[in-house]
Amino acid sequence: MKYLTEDKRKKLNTDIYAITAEEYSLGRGNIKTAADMLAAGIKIIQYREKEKTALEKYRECRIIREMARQKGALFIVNDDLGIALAVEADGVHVGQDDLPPAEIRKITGEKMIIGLSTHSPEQARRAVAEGVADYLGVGPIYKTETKKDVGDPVGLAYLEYVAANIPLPFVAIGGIKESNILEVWQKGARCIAMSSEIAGAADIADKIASIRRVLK
Ligand code: 3NM
Repeated sequence: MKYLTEDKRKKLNTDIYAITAEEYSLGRGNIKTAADMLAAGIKIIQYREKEKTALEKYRECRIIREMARQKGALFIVNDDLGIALAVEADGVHVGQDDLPPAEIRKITGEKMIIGLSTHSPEQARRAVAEGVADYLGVGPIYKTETKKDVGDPVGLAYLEYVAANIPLPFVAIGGIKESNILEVWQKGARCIAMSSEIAGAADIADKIASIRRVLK
Protein backbone atom coordinates (compact mmCIF):
# COMPACT_ATOMS: atom_id res chain seq x y z
CA MET A 1 0.00 0.00 0.00
CA LYS A 2 1.75 3.10 -1.18
CA TYR A 3 -0.09 5.35 1.23
CA LEU A 4 1.13 3.65 4.35
CA THR A 5 4.89 3.73 4.59
CA GLU A 6 6.81 1.29 6.76
CA ASP A 7 7.87 4.25 8.83
CA LYS A 8 4.29 5.19 9.67
CA ARG A 9 3.34 1.59 10.32
CA LYS A 10 6.17 1.29 12.83
CA LYS A 11 5.17 4.46 14.62
CA LEU A 12 1.63 3.19 15.03
CA ASN A 13 2.86 -0.06 16.47
CA THR A 14 2.25 0.42 20.17
CA ASP A 15 -0.05 -1.06 22.81
CA ILE A 16 -1.91 1.94 24.23
CA TYR A 17 -3.23 5.01 22.42
CA ALA A 18 -3.98 7.55 25.14
CA ILE A 19 -6.47 10.38 24.66
CA THR A 20 -6.88 13.48 26.82
CA ALA A 21 -10.27 14.06 28.49
CA GLU A 22 -10.23 17.10 30.69
CA GLU A 23 -13.74 16.62 32.08
CA TYR A 24 -12.63 13.33 33.65
CA SER A 25 -9.13 14.34 34.62
CA LEU A 26 -9.80 15.18 38.28
CA GLY A 27 -8.79 18.79 37.88
CA ARG A 28 -5.37 17.95 36.45
CA GLY A 29 -5.94 19.67 33.13
CA ASN A 30 -4.82 18.47 29.72
CA ILE A 31 -1.18 19.41 30.03
CA LYS A 32 -0.56 17.60 33.31
CA THR A 33 -2.59 14.64 32.06
CA ALA A 34 -0.47 14.46 28.91
CA ALA A 35 2.74 14.86 30.91
CA ASP A 36 1.74 11.96 33.17
CA MET A 37 0.83 9.79 30.17
CA LEU A 38 4.16 10.50 28.51
CA ALA A 39 6.11 9.94 31.73
CA ALA A 40 4.44 6.51 31.96
CA GLY A 41 5.81 5.60 28.53
CA ILE A 42 2.82 6.22 26.30
CA LYS A 43 3.98 6.42 22.67
CA ILE A 44 0.84 7.83 21.04
CA ILE A 45 -1.10 10.65 22.56
CA GLN A 46 -4.16 12.31 21.10
CA TYR A 47 -5.31 15.75 22.16
CA ARG A 48 -9.11 15.70 22.26
CA GLU A 49 -10.88 18.77 23.60
CA LYS A 50 -14.37 19.86 22.69
CA GLU A 51 -14.96 22.75 25.09
CA LYS A 52 -12.13 25.24 24.61
CA THR A 53 -11.53 28.01 22.11
CA ALA A 54 -9.15 27.45 19.22
CA LEU A 55 -6.63 29.72 20.90
CA GLU A 56 -6.72 27.76 24.16
CA LYS A 57 -6.41 24.49 22.28
CA TYR A 58 -3.55 25.81 20.20
CA ARG A 59 -1.67 26.93 23.32
CA GLU A 60 -2.10 23.56 25.02
CA CYS A 61 -1.18 21.66 21.88
CA ARG A 62 1.99 23.67 21.43
CA ILE A 63 3.15 22.56 24.86
CA ILE A 64 2.07 18.93 24.54
CA ARG A 65 3.60 18.72 21.04
CA GLU A 66 6.97 19.65 22.51
CA MET A 67 6.65 17.27 25.47
CA ALA A 68 5.76 14.41 23.12
CA ARG A 69 8.71 15.20 20.87
CA GLN A 70 11.07 15.06 23.82
CA LYS A 71 9.75 11.62 24.74
CA GLY A 72 9.79 10.33 21.17
CA ALA A 73 5.99 9.91 21.22
CA LEU A 74 3.54 10.66 18.42
CA PHE A 75 1.27 13.62 18.92
CA ILE A 76 -2.11 13.54 17.20
CA VAL A 77 -4.75 16.28 17.25
CA ASN A 78 -8.42 15.36 17.19
CA ASP A 79 -10.58 17.07 14.55
CA ASP A 80 -8.78 20.37 14.18
CA LEU A 81 -6.54 20.32 11.13
CA GLY A 82 -5.59 23.99 11.56
CA ILE A 83 -4.18 23.36 15.01
CA ALA A 84 -2.48 20.15 13.91
CA LEU A 85 -0.70 22.09 11.16
CA ALA A 86 0.10 25.07 13.35
CA VAL A 87 1.84 22.99 16.02
CA GLU A 88 3.38 20.55 13.52
CA ALA A 89 1.60 17.58 15.04
CA ASP A 90 2.49 14.12 13.77
CA GLY A 91 -1.10 13.48 12.87
CA VAL A 92 -4.72 14.47 12.84
CA HIS A 93 -7.67 12.24 13.70
CA VAL A 94 -11.07 12.85 12.12
CA GLY A 95 -14.54 11.38 12.20
CA GLN A 96 -17.02 10.46 9.49
CA ASP A 97 -18.58 13.94 9.58
CA ASP A 98 -15.33 15.89 9.40
CA LEU A 99 -13.26 17.03 6.46
CA PRO A 100 -12.66 13.92 4.30
CA PRO A 101 -9.20 12.35 4.58
CA ALA A 102 -8.53 12.96 0.86
CA GLU A 103 -9.00 16.70 1.36
CA ILE A 104 -6.82 16.63 4.46
CA ARG A 105 -4.13 14.80 2.54
CA LYS A 106 -4.11 17.48 -0.14
CA ILE A 107 -3.33 20.03 2.55
CA THR A 108 -0.90 18.06 4.73
CA GLY A 109 1.00 16.06 2.14
CA GLU A 110 2.23 12.56 2.89
CA LYS A 111 4.06 13.29 6.09
CA MET A 112 1.15 13.71 8.43
CA ILE A 113 -0.58 10.64 9.83
CA ILE A 114 -4.33 10.68 9.22
CA GLY A 115 -6.62 8.65 11.46
CA LEU A 116 -10.28 8.06 10.65
CA SER A 117 -13.01 6.90 13.02
CA THR A 118 -15.12 4.08 11.60
CA HIS A 119 -18.16 2.35 13.04
CA SER A 120 -19.12 -0.30 10.51
CA PRO A 121 -17.60 -2.75 8.01
CA GLU A 122 -18.84 -0.51 5.20
CA GLN A 123 -16.96 2.50 6.54
CA ALA A 124 -13.80 0.44 7.01
CA ARG A 125 -14.00 -0.95 3.47
CA ARG A 126 -14.55 2.54 2.10
CA ALA A 127 -11.45 3.78 3.94
CA VAL A 128 -9.39 0.98 2.40
CA ALA A 129 -10.77 1.70 -1.07
CA GLU A 130 -10.00 5.41 -0.73
CA GLY A 131 -6.48 4.57 0.39
CA VAL A 132 -5.86 7.76 2.31
CA ALA A 133 -6.27 7.15 6.05
CA ASP A 134 -3.20 5.66 7.73
CA TYR A 135 -5.11 4.00 10.53
CA LEU A 136 -8.70 3.48 11.58
CA GLY A 137 -10.52 3.97 14.84
CA VAL A 138 -12.81 0.98 15.41
CA GLY A 139 -15.67 1.52 17.82
CA PRO A 140 -17.33 2.26 20.06
CA ILE A 141 -16.67 -1.25 21.32
CA TYR A 142 -18.59 -0.65 24.54
CA LYS A 143 -20.90 2.05 25.78
CA THR A 144 -19.07 5.32 26.42
CA GLU A 145 -20.05 8.69 27.82
CA THR A 146 -16.86 10.36 26.63
CA LYS A 147 -17.94 10.92 23.04
CA LYS A 148 -21.32 12.57 23.16
CA ASP A 149 -22.49 12.08 19.59
CA VAL A 150 -21.26 8.54 19.07
CA GLY A 151 -23.74 5.83 18.09
CA ASP A 152 -24.58 2.63 19.91
CA PRO A 153 -21.73 0.26 20.73
CA VAL A 154 -20.71 -1.92 17.80
CA GLY A 155 -19.36 -4.52 20.18
CA LEU A 156 -16.64 -7.01 19.49
CA ALA A 157 -18.16 -8.23 16.22
CA TYR A 158 -17.03 -5.19 14.26
CA LEU A 159 -13.58 -5.43 15.84
CA GLU A 160 -13.28 -9.06 14.79
CA TYR A 161 -14.35 -8.13 11.26
CA VAL A 162 -11.64 -5.47 11.01
CA ALA A 163 -8.95 -7.70 12.53
CA ALA A 164 -9.72 -10.41 9.97
CA ASN A 165 -10.41 -8.35 6.86
CA ILE A 166 -8.95 -4.86 6.90
CA PRO A 167 -5.29 -4.38 5.94
CA LEU A 168 -4.82 -1.12 7.81
CA PRO A 169 -3.57 -0.51 11.33
CA PHE A 170 -6.46 0.16 13.67
CA VAL A 171 -7.13 1.19 17.22
CA ALA A 172 -10.04 -0.24 19.16
CA ILE A 173 -11.89 2.49 21.04
CA GLY A 174 -14.90 3.26 23.17
CA GLY A 175 -15.62 2.26 26.75
CA ILE A 176 -12.42 0.25 27.08
CA LYS A 177 -11.19 -0.19 30.64
CA GLU A 178 -8.65 -2.23 32.52
CA SER A 179 -11.55 -4.53 33.37
CA ASN A 180 -12.52 -5.38 29.76
CA ILE A 181 -9.31 -4.78 27.83
CA LEU A 182 -8.28 -8.43 27.81
CA GLU A 183 -11.39 -9.30 25.81
CA VAL A 184 -10.55 -6.56 23.28
CA TRP A 185 -6.98 -7.84 22.98
CA GLN A 186 -8.19 -11.40 22.56
CA LYS A 187 -10.44 -10.35 19.68
CA GLY A 188 -7.43 -9.06 17.78
CA ALA A 189 -6.82 -5.44 18.80
CA ARG A 190 -3.13 -4.70 19.24
CA CYS A 191 -3.40 -0.97 19.78
CA ILE A 192 -6.09 0.06 22.22
CA ALA A 193 -7.37 3.60 22.72
CA MET A 194 -8.57 4.79 26.08
CA SER A 195 -9.65 8.20 27.23
CA SER A 196 -11.56 8.32 30.53
CA GLU A 197 -9.95 5.16 31.93
CA ILE A 198 -6.49 6.70 31.81
CA ALA A 199 -7.17 10.45 31.90
CA GLY A 200 -9.57 9.84 34.81
CA ALA A 201 -7.30 7.59 36.86
CA ALA A 202 -6.26 8.76 40.31
CA ASP A 203 -2.69 7.83 39.38
CA ILE A 204 -2.06 7.68 35.65
CA ALA A 205 1.28 5.87 35.91
CA ASP A 206 -0.22 3.18 38.17
CA LYS A 207 -3.18 2.75 35.83
CA ILE A 208 -0.98 2.33 32.77
CA ALA A 209 1.30 -0.14 34.57
CA SER A 210 -1.71 -2.10 35.70
CA ILE A 211 -3.23 -2.19 32.18
CA ARG A 212 0.10 -3.35 30.80
CA ARG A 213 0.18 -6.19 33.31
CA VAL A 214 -3.19 -7.35 31.99
CA LEU A 215 -1.93 -7.25 28.40
CA LYS A 216 1.20 -9.28 29.15
N1 3NM B 1 -14.34 7.79 19.58
P1 3NM B 1 -13.50 6.37 26.43
S1 3NM B 1 -15.57 6.24 21.13
C1 3NM B 1 -13.33 9.51 21.08
O1 3NM B 1 -16.19 4.96 18.50
C2 3NM B 1 -14.12 8.29 20.83
O2 3NM B 1 -15.13 6.41 17.31
C3 3NM B 1 -15.09 6.70 19.59
O3 3NM B 1 -13.46 7.45 25.27
C4 3NM B 1 -15.51 5.97 18.38
O4 3NM B 1 -12.22 5.60 26.34
C5 3NM B 1 -14.72 7.53 21.81
O5 3NM B 1 -13.53 7.22 27.67
C6 3NM B 1 -14.65 7.79 23.29
O6 3NM B 1 -14.73 5.54 26.26
C7 3NM B 1 -13.49 7.11 23.92
